[in-house]
Amino acid sequence: MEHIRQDIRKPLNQFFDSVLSYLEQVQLETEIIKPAISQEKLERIFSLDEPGSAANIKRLINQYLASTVRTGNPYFFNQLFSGFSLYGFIGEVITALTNSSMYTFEMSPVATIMEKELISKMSKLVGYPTGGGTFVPGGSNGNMLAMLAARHRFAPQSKWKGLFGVSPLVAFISEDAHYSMLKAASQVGIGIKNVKKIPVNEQGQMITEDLEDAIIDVKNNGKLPFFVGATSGTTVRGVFDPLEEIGSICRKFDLWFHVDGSWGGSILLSSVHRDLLAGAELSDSFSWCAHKMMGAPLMCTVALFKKPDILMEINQISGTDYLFHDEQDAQLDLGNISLQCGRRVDALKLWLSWKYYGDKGYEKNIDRLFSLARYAAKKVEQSADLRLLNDVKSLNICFQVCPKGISADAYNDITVRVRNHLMETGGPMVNYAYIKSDLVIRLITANFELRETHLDQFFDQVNKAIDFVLKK
Ligand code: ABU
Repeated sequence: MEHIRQDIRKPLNQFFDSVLSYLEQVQLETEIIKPAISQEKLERIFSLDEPGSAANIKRLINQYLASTVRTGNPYFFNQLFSGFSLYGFIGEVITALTNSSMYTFEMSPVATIMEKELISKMSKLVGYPTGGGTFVPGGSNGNMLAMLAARHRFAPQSKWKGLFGVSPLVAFISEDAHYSMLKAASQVGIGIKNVKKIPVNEQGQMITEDLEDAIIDVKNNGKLPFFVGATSGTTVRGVFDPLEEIGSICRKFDLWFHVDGSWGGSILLSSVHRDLLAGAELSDSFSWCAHKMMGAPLMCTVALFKKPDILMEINQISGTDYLFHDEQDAQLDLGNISLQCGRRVDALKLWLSWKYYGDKGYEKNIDRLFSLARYAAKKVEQSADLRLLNDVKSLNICFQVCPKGISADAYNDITVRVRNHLMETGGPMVNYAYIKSDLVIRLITANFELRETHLDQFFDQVNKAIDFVLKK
C-alpha cells in the first residue's frame, strides 16, 4: 500500500469521502430530488475550455454529485428503476478498477464464468432448460437482438446479401409495446412500416383475436409474418400480455415469439406473482433488465434465447482471428455470441448482488414492492381529488388529478402542473405519460428502501401541490 503514489492515494481517499457523504445525503428524507441548476450554469461549470488540476477536479466531482437527480432516494419514483445497490456499486467500482472486456475467456476468466452462471440461471427461470444468451446494453438492444435472430431464422441469407429480393417480413407488437421495437425494425432492415401494432383491451393487453386476424391479413397480402413481440410489463401501465395465448398463435403460424420482459422479467423470482408471465417458456427469446426491478445499477440487461446456437450463427464472421484464438478454452469466448466486440463487465455487479440477496431475498423485496404498489393504488382510490387510470397489476400506478368543481377538459393540464410543481420545488419526482388521451402521473414503486410512510408523504405532497396549482 505504501507504494501507491500520493497523487493517486489522495484523490482516491477524497473520492471515497465524497461517496460516503453523497450516500448520506441521498438517503435523507428531506433531500431535494432534482437540484434546480440551470442548463447555462451547468454548461459554464462543466466546460472543457479551462485545463484542470487535481484540486479543481475534486471540486468538479463534488459539483457533479451535488447536481445529480437523487435516483437513490425513496422519493424518486420517476423511472422504472430507483434506489442504491451496495453490492451493485461495489461491482461497478471493481469493473472499472479491473477494466476488462468480455470478448475472451483469456481476457476475463472470472467475469466469463459469472456471466455464464447468471445467463444459465435466468434462462431456467424463464423456462429455457438449455437456454443461453448474453448481456446487452439495455432492453432496447435485447429486443433488437431478438428481432435480428428472428430475421436470421426466416431469411438466413440476409446476413450475407441483405434483405434485397426477400419478401417483406412483418412483425407484430401491441399498441402499448415499447418504442424500441420500432427502432429494432428499422435497425434490422425490416422497416418500421412493416411492424403491425395490435390493439389492446381496456387493461392494455394485446388482443389476441386481433393478432391472429392481422397475421392472416398479412399472409393474404403476400408478405411474410415472422415475429411477435409480447410485453411482460408495459412501460406506462405495467401490464402483461397473455403469453400462453400468444405462444399458441406463434406455434400455429410458425412465428418467432419474443417476450420483452425488460420491466417485468424480474417477477419470475416471485412465486406469488410469476403467473403474470405464465407462458414465458413458450417463447424463443426474452429480454430482462436487472437494473429495473432487481435494483442493480444501470445497465444490467440480458437477452435470453431458448436455442442459443442462433447467436453464434448471427455473429460468426471472418477477420476475428487476431482476437479469438483456437485455444482449448475458445468455446468460452463470449465475444463469439455478442454483437459488440469490446464489452464491459456487467455481470459482476449482478452476481455480487444475487449472492447477497439470494433468490429468497429478491423474492421478498419484489413481493414487498407489489404490496407497496397496491397500497399506493388504494391511496389514490381513497382520494377525492385523484382517479386511478390503470388496473394495478405490478408496480405502475397511473393516476390523474381531477379536483371537484373543475371541468374534465382541464384534468390533463392540472395533472402535469401538479407533477411539475412537485419536481420544481425539489419534492418527489414522478413521471407523466398518456393513456390514450388522458395525461397521467406514473408512480413506480421500484426502490427496495421504499416504505408506506414514504407513500403517505408523497400523497400529502401531491395534495399540497394540488392546492398550490388551483390557487395560482
Ligand atoms: N425502458 C426504459 C423505460 C424508461 C422509463 O419509463 O422509466
